Amino acid sequence: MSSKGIITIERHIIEAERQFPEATGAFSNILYDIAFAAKMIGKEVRRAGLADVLGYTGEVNVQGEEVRKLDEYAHEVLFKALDHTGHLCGMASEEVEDFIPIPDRFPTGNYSVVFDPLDGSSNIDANVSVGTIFSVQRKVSDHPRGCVDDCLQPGYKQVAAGYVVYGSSTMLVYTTGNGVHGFTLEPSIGEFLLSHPHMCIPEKGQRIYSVNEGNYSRWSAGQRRMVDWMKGATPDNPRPFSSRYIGSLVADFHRNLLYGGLFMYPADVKNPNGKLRLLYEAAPLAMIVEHAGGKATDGQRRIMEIEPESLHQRTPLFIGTSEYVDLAARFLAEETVEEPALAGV
Ligand code: AHM
Ligand code: MG
Repeated sequence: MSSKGIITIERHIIEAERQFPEATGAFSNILYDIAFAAKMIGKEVRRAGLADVLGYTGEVNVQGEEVRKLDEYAHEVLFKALDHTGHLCGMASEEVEDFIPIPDRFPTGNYSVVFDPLDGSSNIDANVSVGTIFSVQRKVSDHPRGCVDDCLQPGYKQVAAGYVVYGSSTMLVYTTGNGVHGFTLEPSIGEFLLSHPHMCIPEKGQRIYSVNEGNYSRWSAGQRRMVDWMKGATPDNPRPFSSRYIGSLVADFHRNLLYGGLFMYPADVKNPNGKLRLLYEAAPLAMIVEHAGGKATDGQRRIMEIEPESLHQRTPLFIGTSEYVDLAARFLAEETVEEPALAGV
């Protein structure tokens, strides 16, 4: 045990709250409730191969994809963990088309939560890591019980963001703007324990690029040039990057946060805005990466500054080590091939 002892997520949140004497505790309670929901979801994810939760429900979600039962379960768990507390004025979920009001029988509060309950769930059958992504915002509308505007806020207005990766262990990583902290679930006692305090993406980390290269023929010339350069297919890069792509955003992002690297889901001719969702995926991870010393853009603009127009809006995403995100922007902007100057090459 370290000299500081074991720090549970509850203790960590309480100690952070003490720095704000005016805090009501509402915000801390929201974070506990999300951590509780994550334990419930993690328990079901671990049983996915055993329980009768696999396969399709036959329904189609708002993205036009078949919904798996575990997605629905994860959504329900988060909703029910948060709906009755009196801390929220509404929610939005990747699994639901519209703003989710708080049921009339419960009081409302001054925050909203946006979440992707089970990202990467198409990987579940193959026992690949999946995740939950969440974002907390302050109520901004005049509507007494909240409205969609309370969820439709740009990333820089988030007051907290985090994700849970259900992998070889279950880990919850979050930031409230004061560092990025990771907690690993100790399953025997059911507690998230601080295992990764003050996470920083390595500035000189591993040279990793993560992208679905099967879309290569649909990419812009700049995007293709960048990946060609990264893999050393052009003579001006003597140190090729490694390619690592799980196809499960939280897992790909988490690896790159620990080791360094660049995750990309670019625009292509089929998906002119990319595939990933601004509110449920890009903005929360952008808040985390920025507080860990990295960057996130859509290739031009900082993700955190994009004003959302609709709940399910998509955005291209370039996220990870600052130097690589800057490199991506240069490749995407250049019409002609310039030798990119990458420090340390
Ligand atoms: P989902 O929200 O429907 O699970 O889709 C998002 C997932 C991400 O986890 C992942 O980065 C991406 O889709 C992979 O897409 P692709 O299969 O096109 O590479
Ligand atoms: Mg998703």
